Amino acid sequence: MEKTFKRTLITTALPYANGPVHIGHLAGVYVPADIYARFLRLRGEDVVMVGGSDEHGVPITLRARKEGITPQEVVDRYHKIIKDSLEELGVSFDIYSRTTSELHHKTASEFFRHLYDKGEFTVQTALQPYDEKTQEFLADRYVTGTCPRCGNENAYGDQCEACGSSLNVTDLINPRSALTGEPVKMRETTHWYLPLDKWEEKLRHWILDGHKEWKTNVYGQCKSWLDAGLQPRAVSRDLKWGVPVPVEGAEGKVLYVWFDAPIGYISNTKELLPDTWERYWKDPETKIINFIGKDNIVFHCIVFPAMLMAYGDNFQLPENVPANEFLNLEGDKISTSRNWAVWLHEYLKDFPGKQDVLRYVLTANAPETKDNDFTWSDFQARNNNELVAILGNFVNRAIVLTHKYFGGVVPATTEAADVDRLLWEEIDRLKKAEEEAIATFHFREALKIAMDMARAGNKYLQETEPWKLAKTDMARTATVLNNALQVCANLAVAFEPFLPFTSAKLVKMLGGEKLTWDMLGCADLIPAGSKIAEAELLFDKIEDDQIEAQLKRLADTKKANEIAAWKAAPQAEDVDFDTFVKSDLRVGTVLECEKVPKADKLLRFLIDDGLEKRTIVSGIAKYYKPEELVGKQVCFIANLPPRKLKGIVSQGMILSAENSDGSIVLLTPSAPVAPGAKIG
Ligand code: B3M
Ligand code: ZN
Repeated sequence: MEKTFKRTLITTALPYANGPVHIGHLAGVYVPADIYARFLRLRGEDVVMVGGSDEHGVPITLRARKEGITPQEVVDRYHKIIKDSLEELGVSFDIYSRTTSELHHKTASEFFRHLYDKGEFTVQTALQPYDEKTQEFLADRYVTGTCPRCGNENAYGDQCEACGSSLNVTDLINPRSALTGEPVKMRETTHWYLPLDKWEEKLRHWILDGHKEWKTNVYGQCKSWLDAGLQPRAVSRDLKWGVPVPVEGAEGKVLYVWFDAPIGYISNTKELLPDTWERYWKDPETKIINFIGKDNIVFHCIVFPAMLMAYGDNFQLPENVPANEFLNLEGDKISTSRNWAVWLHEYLKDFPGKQDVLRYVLTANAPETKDNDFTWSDFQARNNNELVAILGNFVNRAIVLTHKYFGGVVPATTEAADVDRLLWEEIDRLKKAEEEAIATFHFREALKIAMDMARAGNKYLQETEPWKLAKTDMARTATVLNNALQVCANLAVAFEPFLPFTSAKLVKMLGGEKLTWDMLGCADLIPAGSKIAEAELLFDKIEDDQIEAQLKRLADTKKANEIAAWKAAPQAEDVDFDTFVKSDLRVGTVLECEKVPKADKLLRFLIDDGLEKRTIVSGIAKYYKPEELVGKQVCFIANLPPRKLKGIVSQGMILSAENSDGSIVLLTPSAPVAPGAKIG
């Protein structure tokens, strides 16, 4: 039997306050969460939606250092931008708070202390890189040095981007602090670990047996984590910025940001409902739904639930975690650091009053089951061909015709004809379908259904032709326009979760009041004899120049990134010709290509080099499927000394080009050449 609940707690991933929010955050988390919350409220349910900024973590401290300001100043700036812009978009949080609040620090600190006192942590000591100049431990990413595999002098403590090897800080030759350039020393440090392995069986049972209905992307990720076996995870860090570890002798240590951030959901609920918050967390009749992006699945489905289980005290686990995939922008991954994004606060400035257009496009194209692409031309087309041409057009016709034939007074119906009955049957069917789609987190589908309701309205006007009827049969014209206006009122309900501004405008024009979901399907929402306002366009066409301005901005960003990439890797010193020609560059044909086991970045090539078969290992597995490369020609350096990568002897290096976003493209001759052909 399906579970029933008394109330719903909706949580939304807490965005890092080290930048504004962009369309990827919106499509992944805030727009779907808001649709769901608004829908439940329309149904009169008890629902609370909480959110807030995630204000701890290393990236915030780095940004502060780079700009020469304090971390608090960084988060104050972005918290405000994020909060204001989400509010302006109509995301209807009951509370939007922040993890630097006193209440959050207290809540997170007590949470840790409770687990500590219960003996839920283990303690481990390990060597960590330390910068003696700034007297602090460094995260792996903030240590650079020479790659032991390929000699790249700017490899990171966790990875060499030149050859793709994953590294440990201790592998680097001459490790330096990325903060000061000083050599780093390894120092012993102690941390608290949450033994996830202890909760593995319970998690397995809860998710794999108990939540087969979860989205396949979410369920699949959980399954592969669980199947791989869970390890203890450190929940503290050596850092100054964060919630101090509330244990004696833990000076200079804070809670790991991923430990305190999900507790933010609890703090936010507490802040909103100081007296009743426990009802939303500890009563099995509360349905908790976590809206997140796919990169946060493990923290919400494994780590945070394990924290809650360890805490005990009846804390409830989420009923569903409808995580979305990623939204790309014009074919490229959205990136805060490369400024490749449509920023919400900028959109709101560039397209004033068009909140619903963005909400519409992001929902119609939401990355619910796979990554999707946002393009400005699709944005324009959906506005012009769907919002303007279908929804706006129907409402406008119904209202204009009512003014034309009945002076803006809602006419009374007489007898219903078949076409009228069919219209209402269709609306009833669509209502049920929309309801089902929203309740099961299929928001794209639900939006399409709402639009089908507007399509049904247009079709009805097309079939009944009130502009012709008015010449001969005013009674019938009255019935038709009454029906059309009632459909408009229905649309205000059907679209409210998606397009709240439009819905409010529509309600105002029709002279209605508070909407409820029950109204949907009713043919008597606006009483005959009531007066409606003059027609006001719900949507305007978006012109080409507006789209071109956005595309130009993106092109400028691309150019700026290319220049920045040159600056980051300035032209190398001159090399004399005789030295250069010593490099033996050749073309070869790929005979075999396969992934190197246990190395997610590496491919092993077997190449026909014109003389014999040679093996080369290359770090491009993220960008190419091995089977695509068989038969292709590649360029390689033939006279490098052989070196071992993951136990395989690599006899040369395949040439590729790297984009500023780190993506890699293989170099290949523009027409087939004989294997072994020299390049020069
Ligand atoms: N701030 C990561 C992110 O923005 C993180 C989410 C926290 S949710 C508790 O992707
Ligand atoms: Zn390397």
